[in-house]
Amino acid sequence: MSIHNLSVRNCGRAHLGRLLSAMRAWLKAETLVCALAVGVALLGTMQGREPSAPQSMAADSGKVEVRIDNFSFLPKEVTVAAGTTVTWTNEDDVPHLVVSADDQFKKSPVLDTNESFSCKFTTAGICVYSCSIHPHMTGKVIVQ
Ligand SMILES: [Cu+2]
Repeated sequence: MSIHNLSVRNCGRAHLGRLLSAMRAWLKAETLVCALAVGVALLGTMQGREPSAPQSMAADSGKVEVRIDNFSFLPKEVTVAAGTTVTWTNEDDVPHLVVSADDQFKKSPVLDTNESFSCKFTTAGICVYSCSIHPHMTGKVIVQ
């Protein structure tokens, strides 16, 4: 065996070794990326299953109820998705109205006990409303 041959063989082996370690590194990176993707997907699933929402947030039902009781709108503030219908029901023993502060919806008729008024909110924005008989009674619909 000549020295020349030996050095060529060593050279070849070294090259193969580099190639293998490069592949191993690549595989490791690939595995890591894969694990990360799975992790993110799992996290997404978990978030999706999270028991949703404080009571004032009922975005995907398409309907939100607001009670009127003891001279108050309950909840005083609701956050809804665009397209949601909000229904106010007077559970008080005196009449009330629901009137938008800046005419974002047609005002309700006078609501006697157990009467309801509904309004569909189609555009994003903040709608402040009150009862025109009792102006201190205010509420807010946040449309997202
Ligand atoms: Cu009122």
